[in-house]
Amino acid sequence: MEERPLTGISPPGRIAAPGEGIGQDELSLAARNHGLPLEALRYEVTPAGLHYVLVHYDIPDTGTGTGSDTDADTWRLTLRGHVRTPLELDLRDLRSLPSVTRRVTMECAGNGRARLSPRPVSQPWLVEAVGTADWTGVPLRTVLAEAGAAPGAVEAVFTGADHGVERGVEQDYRRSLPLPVGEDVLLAHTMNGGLLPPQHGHPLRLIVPGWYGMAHVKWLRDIELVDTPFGGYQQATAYRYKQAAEEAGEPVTRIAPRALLIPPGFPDFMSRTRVVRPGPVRLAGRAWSGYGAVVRVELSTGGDPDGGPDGGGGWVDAEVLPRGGHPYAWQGWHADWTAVPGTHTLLVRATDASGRTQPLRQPWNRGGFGNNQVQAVSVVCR
Ligand SMILES: Nc1nc2c(c(=O)[nH]1)N[C@H]1C(S)=C(S)[C@@H](COP(=O)(O)O)O[C@H]1N2
Ligand SMILES: [Mo]
Repeated sequence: MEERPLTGISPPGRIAAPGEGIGQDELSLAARNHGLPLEALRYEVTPAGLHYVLVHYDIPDTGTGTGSDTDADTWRLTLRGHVRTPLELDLRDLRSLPSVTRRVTMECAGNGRARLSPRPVSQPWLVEAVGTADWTGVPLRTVLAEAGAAPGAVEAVFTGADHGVERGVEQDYRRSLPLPVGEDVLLAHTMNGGLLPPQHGHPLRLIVPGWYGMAHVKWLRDIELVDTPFGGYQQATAYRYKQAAEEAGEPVTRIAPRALLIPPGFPDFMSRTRVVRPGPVRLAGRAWSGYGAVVRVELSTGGDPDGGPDGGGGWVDAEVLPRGGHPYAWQGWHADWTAVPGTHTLLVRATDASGRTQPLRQPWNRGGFGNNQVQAVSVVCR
């Protein structure tokens, strides 16, 4: 359906007061939408159940993804609008088309939001809204070529089967991409070799390698080619970098670089502070960017993000593993550290081939998007 106003339900967008803790509203989102347990950074490919999850509304009733349900038999993808030949495809049609598999690191644009001060009130991610999966599906271009773009088509609009209200706008989850779409964009029916789990978009989702999560529309049921840029809520109002609510802002697109540590040693239950023994410690992690390969990861073991322009400690280069055959997946990195008794703050910082890097200070914006401020990990050596 078309978007329409539905007032009196959605609380207005809000910035937390200085020092205000996480509220019930944020907790209810955080309890639904889980992050990657950071120790799972050890896996090159994230097991499906450990991949982060973000769902704006409800997981729609499109089947369980276990193979024992018949819902996927009745599911259809429609292609319509400014096309030469409207199409209606079922899963069998899609599975019969040549498929490709791509290893893709996906990250929520809101990752890092809860570390902002003041904090935009929304899903309170710290740094864990990331995961990497092997997505198999049909290149979107294949299906678009079959339908054929009619003259004047400028964008493809993707609609999911989920429905809700957000900031007073009742809507289906819907996003667009400009035409022509990249050759790497996929209609994925398979995750890590199995059916998509319900929470990851069963039976079909869009995969837009290099872009933040909001572009990867789940439970995809319709693609419409349009002759004017899509002005829907998720495109024109949400997912914009802006300082004030009334600004138009800049669209959120590709993933800014980030490096994360596989948490060293063992954790304290509540504080998550890490404990390591004195002596050599291998520090390792993953780093990624939607703007090209990560060419450098630096580590500071005497770090203090507020300790001065260089983070208060010296930076040393970690060894960054090459991308191998997976241009859209995170890269491993490691460095050796000799831990001495005391309390340490470890900082890691990635730089990509485009020269983009991670700031020590927060890149604040009203939606809390793209906050790739360096990660700081507290470690006690005893
Ligand atoms: N249909 C639909 N697609 C969606 C969303 C949604 O709420 N509905 N959330 C988006 C957002 S904001 C993110 S970060 C990713 C999360 O994908 P994942 O849950 O598979 O990790 O899905 C995107 N696709
Ligand atoms: Mo997201």
